[in-house]
Amino acid sequence: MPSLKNVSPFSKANNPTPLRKLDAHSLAADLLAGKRAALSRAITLVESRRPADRNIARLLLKQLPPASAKTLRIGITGSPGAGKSTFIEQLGSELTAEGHKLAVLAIDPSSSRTKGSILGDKTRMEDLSRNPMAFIRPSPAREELGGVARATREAIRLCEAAGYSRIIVETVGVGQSEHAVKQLVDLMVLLVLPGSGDDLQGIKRGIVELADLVVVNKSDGDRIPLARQTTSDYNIALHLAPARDDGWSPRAITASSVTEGGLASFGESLSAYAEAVGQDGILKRRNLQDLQLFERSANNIMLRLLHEDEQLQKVHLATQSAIQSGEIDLDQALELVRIALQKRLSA
Ligand SMILES: Nc1nc2c(ncn2[C@@H]2O[C@H](COP(=O)(O)OP(=O)(O)OP(=O)(O)O)[C@@H](O)[C@H]2O)c(=O)[nH]1
Ligand SMILES: [Mg+2]
Repeated sequence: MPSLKNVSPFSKANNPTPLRKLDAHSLAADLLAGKRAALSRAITLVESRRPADRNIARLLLKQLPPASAKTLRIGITGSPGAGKSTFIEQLGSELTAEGHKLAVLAIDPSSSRTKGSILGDKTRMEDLSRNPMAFIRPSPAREELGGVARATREAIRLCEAAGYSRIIVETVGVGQSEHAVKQLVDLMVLLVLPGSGDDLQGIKRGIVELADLVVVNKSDGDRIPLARQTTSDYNIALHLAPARDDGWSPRAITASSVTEGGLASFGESLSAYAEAVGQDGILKRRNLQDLQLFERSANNIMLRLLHEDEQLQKVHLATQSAIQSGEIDLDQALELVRIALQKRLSA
């Protein structure tokens, strides 16, 4: 599969009949009719950073109906080998059997380095990739998480507009990407392995901040007793966390993707979560996420504009060298920048 990074869905290389602006309307119509090819194409479009593509993407996004809390966005993270792909494959077959259309958006922070792992995932989710009720889309990692967040957020909206009622956003929990994903989903699931509770003291805080649900995975065969112990360790840690105001208390459960009924507790937890938080709660969480994303993006826009301003640039450079040569101290330098900024804004 070619890298999607710099490919425009409207460039000749990727698409023999380049689209024009007006075609955003027909793309939207095909998308709303649930056509998979249109969904793929639309996601490629929102992933593109080319200004021309961004304009068409905006036009497309404007035509989508408002997001509904009837969908559920589930983030799934865990260390390499925690069993994410197998879990999603199994969960996917259960959700689609219940009548849900399922979209899996896999963010792969390792893809830019290893290239192979996306392909690995595709083959591991073999049944799901052949299931007409499921749509799997690997997304390339970006250097900056803001880019991942925006593109994935838009991809989620596109999937929902195309009729997908369950959205899974998968990411390998090896760094920051899981925190970016948490900002995009209604429920964040952390897969861990039996025995991983041993060093819980050190990682407790991170887990409590990240996970709405901890799944002690691969709880089968002779790992069952250890898995139970690990689950209870996590539950003790999670219960020490301050109460939340959305009606949900994060919990730990066991699961196995290879035994009959191995995901039963997970299914029950999904229902319990939906009931506890409710559609209002989900919408509230999404609005808060939008607000946080807005704050970050707005700050970036403002900073970029200020950095591009010639006069401010001059002051910035001058104060930099004045600090370095010891001419002025930090306080004076910051004061100079503040005055320059105020002058610029009132000009
Ligand atoms: N016994 C058992 N093995 C499992 C289970 N789930 C996954 N495995 C095995 O664990 C290995 C890793 O599973 P994957 O689903 O590929 O794990 P992953 O988290 O997607 O791994 P990466 O994509 O490398 O991050 C595979 O050999 C699976 O067959 C389970 O519930 N029980
Ligand atoms: Mg995987």
